[in-house]
Amino acid sequence: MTVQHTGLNQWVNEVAALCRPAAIYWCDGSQEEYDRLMAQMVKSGMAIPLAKRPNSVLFRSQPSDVARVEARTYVSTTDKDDAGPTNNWVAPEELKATMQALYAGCMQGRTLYVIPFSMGPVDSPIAKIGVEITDSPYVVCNMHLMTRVGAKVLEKLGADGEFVPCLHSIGAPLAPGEKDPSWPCAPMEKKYISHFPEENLIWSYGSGYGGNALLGKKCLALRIASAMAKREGWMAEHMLILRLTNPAGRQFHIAAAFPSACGKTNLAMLKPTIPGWKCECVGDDIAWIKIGPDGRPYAINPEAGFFGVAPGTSYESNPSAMDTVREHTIFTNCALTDDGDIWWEGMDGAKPAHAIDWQGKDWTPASQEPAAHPNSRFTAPARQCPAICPDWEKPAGVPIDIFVFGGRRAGVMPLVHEATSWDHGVFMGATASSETTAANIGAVGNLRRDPFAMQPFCGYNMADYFGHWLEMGDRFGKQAPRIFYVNWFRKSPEGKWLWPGFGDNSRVLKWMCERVEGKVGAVETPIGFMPKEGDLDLTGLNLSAADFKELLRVDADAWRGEVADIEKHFSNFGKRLPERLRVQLEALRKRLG
Ligand code: SAT
Ligand code: MN
Repeated sequence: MTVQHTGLNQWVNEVAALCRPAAIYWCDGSQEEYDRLMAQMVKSGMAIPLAKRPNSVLFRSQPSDVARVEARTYVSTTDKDDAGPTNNWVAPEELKATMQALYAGCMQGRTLYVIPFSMGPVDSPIAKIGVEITDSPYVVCNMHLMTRVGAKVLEKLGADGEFVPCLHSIGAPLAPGEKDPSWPCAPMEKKYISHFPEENLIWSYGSGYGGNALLGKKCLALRIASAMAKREGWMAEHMLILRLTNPAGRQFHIAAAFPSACGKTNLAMLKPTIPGWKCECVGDDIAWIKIGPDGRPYAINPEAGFFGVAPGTSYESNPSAMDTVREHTIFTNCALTDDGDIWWEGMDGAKPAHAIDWQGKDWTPASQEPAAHPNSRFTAPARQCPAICPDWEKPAGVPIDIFVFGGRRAGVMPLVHEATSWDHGVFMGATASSETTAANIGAVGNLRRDPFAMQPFCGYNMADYFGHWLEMGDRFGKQAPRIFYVNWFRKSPEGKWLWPGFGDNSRVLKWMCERVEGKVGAVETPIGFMPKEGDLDLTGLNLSAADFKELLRVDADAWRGEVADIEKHFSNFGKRLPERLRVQLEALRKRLG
């Protein structure tokens, strides 16, 4: 392949000189290429073909390489304050020197793959181009499914187009004659996921898993893009995008932010349980939003596939996801059944009597450990999703009517409440909280503030990001979307889930849409607007009056505790915290009395 872009050629040559691969290969994004690389990985034993699912394979990673590694993730800016209190920081020269030493010779015995990719439909004015260099064929195949790869991208790049260089190595050079393990990677203390937002540059080393290695996703589309968006006046958000159509045919577009592994994919593909309402998925993880010619926010999904959490996905929780992964899917760290299918905890039907677990060991229902890793994943093209929106690749994007924030909280947070103003909504986003999950390596179940679900993904000072949201609201003016906060995970004092969730979440979304239309009422509480009795459509739902009351209960005492915790959270941002958010906190404190 001849590539016209001098800057790109030069960068590839420089990286090759440093990493010293055995060969260089330019990816064209074709099906033939995907099949060929996959066949090689099957042959080497890295991938296991699945008899029960056409064109699908299973990979098993190393126990040290099963999720994003936030403790090893860096935002490297000249001034430490520009990375802010939510990011790990090392000065650019120091971090680059450390990583250059690791990169030296790190691709020996391996092929260096060059992957030109587009985040967003290639012809969208909102899209951006990246080029990932990697020594992992697993990454190449995943990038094929998660982004748009190949010749069309190079064509758009031309001789001098802009691209985000994304350098990735698994950090496992191969000596001549050495046998390759089935999941080569570097030990934890050598893993680095580094971002240089001042030069739109990504360097990742040592991990082959998910967001650490598929650099278009969290690294480019969130961390680097959020910094670009701040500079350029748009938004890069950790949000699903869905279209809800009411029985009268009116469409509403909702963008919703939840931390990783809080059911975003399930909500994005929701099957409404209320008659006459239709839901279609535009994206399940990331939204890039620009102001359109009419002044409204328009969103695209920069990705082309889903990298979804497998455990808990079933025909009951998410039938569309189950149908999406029937073929042409990459599974990572799921269990393997004796008849050549994958399995995970929470799948429909009985547990298999015997399986091979995610570490390649025998497993039976009597085993102490789960068969599938809690952060095991499926990678599948979005076009395979039966609930995909016909406009999911519309270059101009879809107009957003509603923003939703949420998290996983056993207590305090009611099922739903609505902001009384844009500033109040930004306050809700800035104070969002959740109990941690397996998507990040670390303790599971601890409460953490996860502002806008961007805590691990904001590529600059989070206080400035809050300011950017306030500024965007000023620009949206009257066209600003309404803002809501939801919690599907509230439990009774006895510890049982109070809300059925999944398809029944459509009842809450319906209330939001009817609020936008001015069709349904609400009561103003100290924390915001909430549905009155009869405002939420509960037809056909088996929910006791007591449970419903508990779901929407605002416990002023507990909320006073929240205020104290929010104050602590805000104090991390010092003087950079926008005054308008302090005003919101004081107003909430006053309303609680
Ligand atoms: O591994 S990823 O960062 O891509 C998945 C997630 O955390 O949502
Ligand atoms: Mn995510």
